[in-house]
Parts: sequence; structure tokens; C-alpha cells
Amino acid sequence: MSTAVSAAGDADEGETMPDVLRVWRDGEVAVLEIDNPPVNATSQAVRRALLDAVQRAQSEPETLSILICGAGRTFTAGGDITEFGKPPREPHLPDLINRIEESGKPVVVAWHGTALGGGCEIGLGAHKRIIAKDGFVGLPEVKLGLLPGAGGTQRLPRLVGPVAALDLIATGRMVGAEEALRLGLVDAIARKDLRAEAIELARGLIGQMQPRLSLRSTPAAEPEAWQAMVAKVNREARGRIAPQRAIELVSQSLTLPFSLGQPNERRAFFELMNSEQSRGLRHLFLAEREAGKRPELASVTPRDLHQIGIIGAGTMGSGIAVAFLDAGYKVMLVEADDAALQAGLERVNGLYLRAIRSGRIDENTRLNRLSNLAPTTEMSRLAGCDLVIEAIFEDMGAKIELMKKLANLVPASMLVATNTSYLDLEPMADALPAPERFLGLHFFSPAHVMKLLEIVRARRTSLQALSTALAIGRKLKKIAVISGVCEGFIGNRILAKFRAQCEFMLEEGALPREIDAAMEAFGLAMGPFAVQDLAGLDIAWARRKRLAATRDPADRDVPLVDRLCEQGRFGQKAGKGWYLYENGHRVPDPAVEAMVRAHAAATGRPQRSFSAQEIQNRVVAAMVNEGAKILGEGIAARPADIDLVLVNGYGFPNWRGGPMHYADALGLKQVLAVAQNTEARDGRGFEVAPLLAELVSSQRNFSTLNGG
Ligand code: T1G
Repeated sequence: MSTAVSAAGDADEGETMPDVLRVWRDGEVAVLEIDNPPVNATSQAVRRALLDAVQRAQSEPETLSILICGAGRTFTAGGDITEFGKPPREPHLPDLINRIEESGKPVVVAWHGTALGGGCEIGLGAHKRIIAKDGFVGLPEVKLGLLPGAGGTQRLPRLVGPVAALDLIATGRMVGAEEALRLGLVDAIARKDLRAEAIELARGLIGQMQPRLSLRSTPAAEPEAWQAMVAKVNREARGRIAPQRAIELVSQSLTLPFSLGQPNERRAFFELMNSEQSRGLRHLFLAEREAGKRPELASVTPRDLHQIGIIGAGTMGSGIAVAFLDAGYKVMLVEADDAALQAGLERVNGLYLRAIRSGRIDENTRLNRLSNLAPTTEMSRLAGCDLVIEAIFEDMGAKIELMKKLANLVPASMLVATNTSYLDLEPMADALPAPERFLGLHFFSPAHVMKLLEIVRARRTSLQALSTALAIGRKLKKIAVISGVCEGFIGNRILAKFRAQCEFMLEEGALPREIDAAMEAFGLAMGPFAVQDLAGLDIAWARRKRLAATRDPADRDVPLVDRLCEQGRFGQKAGKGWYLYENGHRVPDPAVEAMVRAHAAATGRPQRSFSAQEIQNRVVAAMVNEGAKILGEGIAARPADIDLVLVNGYGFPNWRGGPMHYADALGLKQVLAVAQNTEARDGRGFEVAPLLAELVSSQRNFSTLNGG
């Protein structure tokens, strides 16, 4: 017998609640199955239905034991993110879990798919936990700028010890079944049939006294291991508050009874929920899931792809090859001659050997993946591919030649993509018959690691090509964002404005180390000048030389990179660039600082000092102003897409939610004022994006443009 339970009890007047829990009995065991697609989030309806069912099970004489499990793909992904930031509604998850723990009848939880956040905490309240062989469990709240708020920070240390608990809570990482068992986080792994074995486990507990985790004391930690974990968490927090609060709360589980620790946890949870950091991270979570959803693609079916051709086996080409091999595709790698091909294969193999050394894959996996790789110097072999991506050097002439060659070698139905990072796609499309199958797939280096994929939509790119590219993004586990065509697309176009602004400030009295320090304090892993040194200043120099002829003389131009390169200061690889590198450490170089000062004085601009805040605001204003232009021109569909690009491809701190989200938090009026007061062209200010001005005058912000 099975009944669907709707949580009508606490519903607001007139509101009908969905059926979210199925309840039936297997002998003396009441089975409560959460059924709230897509991920069984513990919404208010689920909490209400579970509480009612647990209470009913207490009074039913036929029920002697209780199993809580989930329908569909996952036990539960935890708290319902769409409810976050709204006033909490009863019953609250901590109360429900306390009720489960206090149950006079034993409660077992069966975890399958992912038991995350509140889903893990429900398990910690239960008396026994069993997990599917391929199940995962974790407390990922920290990734949303939160901490577990339903007892997790107090019960988990009591179960697995404070060191392992802090590790799991502060990193938010999920553990598989084997590790969960080793840690003592589960009592058993189901051998074959999770549901049947869980029912057996529940039946076996009938009549026994059930231990309550909250009444147990946290086992003492080895001081050294604890200190090492605390140091690691502090080191990795890099400006994020939640991991630091985790240290406090897990520590409290060692000294305070649960009855005092839990209210502290709850307070911290709500404080974090209202923090800008959590708002930023939640914004990105939802943005990631929205990015691929385009109304115009709703009814378009992506093509099935099996064999991918990649032309060019340099750094980008070999990284892209590995990204596809890792996702299970067959890859044909094409180079111009044997020597280049051999070098490319060594690169690919080198990436796999590194993955073995770091323990990410084993030898068998390497061999397996490489068995799907076909190297060749014969372009004609590409005819059998479903998609070809060119990853040759950034030269328009060479790319057009390549497209012309392809036009004669591959069928007109084959998808063709370029990995260019800033060139115009239209002349390449013109060189191909059926240009609607052509688009940009802009990977970021290293392509097999970096999460971002810019999908560049040329004027004639078909909806099917676009939808196929999004499907590729999902399969490669990338965050794919659609961009229109413009110099640098979304990311590099904004990066150029960011860099230019940093160089302008050098002419107005700031030093490279001051700008880098300000931007590192903002949350970037490395400041812009340190990054240039890492990438090699010769790259920027070559680009400057190439663009020199077409540069608008009115554009403000800072020639300092030329001066550095003329002196052989190519960056880290030369041991000197914007900085000096001594035994791998970067140190400011008085000679460079003197050169910057002399250049600044020669410009005749007034010189002054800059606060970190002023540097940050100016950089952000430049990025946001360009972002607003990109939106105004329709290059990006939503502000949230721009945030995804900057966070996942350019190291913008995720806990600030991306530049557009951050600008909203800062106040667009202030951003506009900074943009208006900044000189970007000789004697003139920024060209302020009309959209930015319009939003300010109508007292709106970017979030109103995100839709949905
Ligand atoms: N709430 C609401 N919707 C959610 C959700 C959630 N927690 N998690 C996922 N979704 C939606 C998602 O928006 C998407 O919707 C669909 O489900 C599929 O997700 C006190 C309260 C579970 C590993 O941080 O990590 O518990 O786009 O595309 O790749 O401590 O989603 O189809 O409309 O991501 O298979 C802690 C977040 C909450 C888990 C599945 N929980 N979720 O990944 O599919 S805090 C989390 C995930 C908490 C307590 C507090 C992943 C996933 P749509 P998907 P997936």
C-alpha cells in the first residue's frame, strides 16, 4: 500500500501543496520516500510532509522502524535554493532532524545519488546510514557561502571526529561510498539493492535503544592534525568568510553541548545567508544553470557527435584534445608535418602523465583515453569527423586559407569551429560553403582544466550548431556561455579594458606593486602585472606592434610594455619583467619603478597616490562599463553570462558574484560616477555605456536584466 502525501497541513490559505513524499509499509518498516523532482530539495513542502510522516509513524502500532529514502536520481540535494533569502517557513529543518533523532522507533536513511547539505544532515539525525555503491555524500554549503544550518557542524564532528569534519565542511567536497565508510560517515554500503538492504537494516534495529549523535561528545583531535587542518582552511579561505566560521563552529562542538552549539550554528547560517558573499555565490550557481537555456533553442535538437577533429596540436590544440578524450569522444589530431605532430602527441601524453602523478587517473585510464586518439598529417582524413575545431596560430590569413582547404575536404554538413580568442569570425565563415555550420569554440588554457567555454555565434551560425555546442559544453563539464562576435568576445574584450585601466593608473602615480596588491586584496589570485609577467610580456608586445598601425591616435596609449621588452624584460621566463624574480619569488624592481615614475612625469599628468579601494573601484568601473556595452550590443544575452565568463575564465573572485553582480551590490550610481571621472581617451573620459546610464537614471540594476 502506498500513499502520496501532500503537505497540506501548514499550507498558506488557499495554497495547494504538491505531493512530495510517498509513504508505504514493508512489514513493520514504514518507508518514507522523498519525491520532489528534479533533486528532492528539502523545500518547505518536503519538510512538512516528512515531519507529519515521522510523527504519524510514532503513533502507528504497526510501524516499528522507519526508513527515509529518495525517489529519482538523488536522495536529496539539500535545502531548496529557490527559498534562500526569503523568510524561513516552518517546519524548520533543524527541528525536523531533532524530531527524527528523538524518534522512539529507529530511523535509517538510505543515500543514493548525492546526499548533500540538508540531505546529509537528515542522515546525521537518523540512527543508521546506508549508502549506494555509487552514491556521494557531502556538505557543500560553503560553496554557496553558507555552512550547514541543520546540525551538520555539530553532529558531523561527533560522528567522524573534528579534523575530518572540518575538512568536509570547509571544502564542501563530496565523498564516495568507500571513503564515507572509512570515515565512519556511513554504517554500510549496499552490496546490490540499496532499498532492500536498507529495509533489512531498519528491521534489524527494531526494539533496540537508538543512540543519539547529539548526546555524544566529539572525540578529541590530535593537536597537530587539528592545527594543520585549521591552517589549511585559513590558507585556502582567501577572503571567504564561511570556511573561517566553520573552524569556529567545529571547535565549539568540542567544548559545548549540542544544545548550545546548534543555536550558534543556526545564527551563523542566517548571518551568512544575508552576506554579500553568499548572495554572490548563489547568483553564480543559478547563473550557471541558466546560461545554456535560450528560448530560441528550446525546440532544437543538438546533433550527436562522436569523432572530433582538431587541427593544430600546440598548447591549445593538445589541451582541447585531452578535454574531448576525457569526455569519451574519439579525437583526430592533425598537424602539418611529422615533427609537429610528434611534439603535439608528447604534449598530450605529458598532460596524462601529469594526471597520473597527481593521482587523478591511473595507467589504464591513460591507455584507454589515448586509444581514442588518432594522430595524422593528412587533412583529408578529417572527412569522417562530426566536428572540426581549428586551433592553429592567431593569424587571419592562415585561418582563412585553412577554411578554404577544409571546404574542399569535408562535407558541407560538418560542423566547423575556430578556437580564436579575438579574431572576427565572419571572414572565416565566408571561406566555407554552408557558413551556418560555423561557430567559435573559445577554450581557455589549459583547455582540459579551465571550466569556461565561450561559444561564439557568428552572424549565420545555425540554431542547431549553437545547441550542439551547448551540448558539447555539458558533456565536457564546462560552463558554456554564448557570445556574439566582437574583438575579444566577452572575456578578452573586458580584460583589455581592465588592463588598460591599470596601465593608466601607472601614468597617474600608482606603481605596479600597488595595483597588484589592491587587486589581490580584492580577491584575484594574482594582480594584472604579475599575470603579465607569468604569461610573458613578449606576447603583449607582439600584439601591440600588430595593432599599432590601426590604433586610434586619440586612444590613450601606455607604451611601458615596449620599454620593458626593449630591455629584454620578458617576464618570469627572463627572470625580470614588471618585477624581478629571485629564486622564483617576485620582488619589486626599483629600476622599473623609476622608469614608471619617469614616464608618468613625462606625460604631464598630475601625480597622486591611490588607495586600494580607489584602484579596485576604477578597475571594476572599467569592466562594468564595457560589460554594459557588451549587453547593449547584444554580444552577451544576460549580465549573469558576463559574470560567469569573468569568474570562470579570468579569476574574478567567485564570492563577489562576478563584476556585474558586484556592481549592483556597490551601487550603479557609484560605478557610473567613477567611469565618468576616469580619463580613457586623451583629454576625455570614458565613453559611458548608454545602458549603464539608463539603468542609473531609471534606478534599476543589472539583476533586473537577468530575466527568469
Ligand atoms: N535547490 C533547488 N534546486 C536545485 C538544488 C537545490 N539545492 N540543487 C539543484 N537544483 C536544481 C538546479 O537548479 C537544476 O534546475 C536542477 O536541480 C538540476 O541541477 C540547512 C539549507 C545536486 C549535484 O548546495 O550541487 O542544505 O536548471 O543541473 O549537474 O544546511 O545541483 O533543471 O531548472 O545542477 O546533476 C546545499 C546544490 C544546500 C547542492 C546535481 N546543497 N546542487 O547536479 O544537475 S544548503 C547544494 C548541486 C542546505 C542546510 C542548507 C547539483 C547536484 P533546472 P543540476 P547536476
